[in-house]
Amino acid sequence: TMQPESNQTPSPKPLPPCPENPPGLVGRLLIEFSSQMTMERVQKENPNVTEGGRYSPPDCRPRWKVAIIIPFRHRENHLKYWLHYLHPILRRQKIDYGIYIINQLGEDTFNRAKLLNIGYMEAQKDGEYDCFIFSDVDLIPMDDRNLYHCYDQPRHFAIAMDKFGFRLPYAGYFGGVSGLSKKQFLKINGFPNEYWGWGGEDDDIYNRITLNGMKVSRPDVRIGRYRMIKHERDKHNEPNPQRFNKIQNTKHTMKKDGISSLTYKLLQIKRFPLYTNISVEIGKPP
Ligand code: BGN
Repeated sequence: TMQPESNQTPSPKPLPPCPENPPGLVGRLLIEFSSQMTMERVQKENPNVTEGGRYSPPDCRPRWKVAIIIPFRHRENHLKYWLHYLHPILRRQKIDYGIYIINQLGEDTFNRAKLLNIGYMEAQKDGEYDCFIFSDVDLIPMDDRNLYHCYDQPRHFAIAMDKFGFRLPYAGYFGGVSGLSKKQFLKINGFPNEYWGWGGEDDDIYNRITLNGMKVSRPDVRIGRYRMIKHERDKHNEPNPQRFNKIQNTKHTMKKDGISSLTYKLLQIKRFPLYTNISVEIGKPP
């Protein structure tokens, strides 16, 4: 039957849920880092991304709102490639997302997991995110069927990196790119704040997940492939000699060290066309 005409503003047409397998995916991708990349080029390639690096599919309603969090210091060149490759992938995947770069100010020892906790807190203030994907800036997925949303269990995405011969380096590896729903993240009290320098923080997160009765979910090894942008070892991110000891103690430290104990100084939030840059002071190792 015909609906009566109304003079009121029509309410927006309710969108259908996004498909589980988005039809625009292309599968295996060619990823290379030899061409010169500029931010201007990447901006032109991505006119539909809105200020601060936000996007939501125009034609369907996604199940998740995803904050993508990247710990960062002095990797501007990597960021250009990351944005160049990831924005189009995420768009084809029909993800509703925002990109958050968490920039550690100063030259004290780097602390990846603490920056990830800060990303969770700051993204929280910015939108109604219910899914958090934590990605290193130098890791590019080689297959767009590796869907950047959350799952029934904490997700490990970067399972087949080129530098490890496209295999897991060990069964409990949880590094590189991972994703937790808000509920999963809070269940493990977020991530440890006390891993200063390189190594072990991802193993601590893995321990938190299993100690809290969850297990890690992973894509097929043919799909979870990644290229890492080659780089020199960073300054002020030396291997942490305490890491061997610390990962033995997750069971005793996780309840007090985590999102519940996080402190930091927020210095600046800048909205760029393709990402939000959040600069923070996080202190230094005791
Ligand atoms: C592991 C590191 C991880 C790192 C992977 C891959 C440690 C803890 C003591 C064994 N863990 O050995 O943090 O992601 O290698 O490089 O060093």
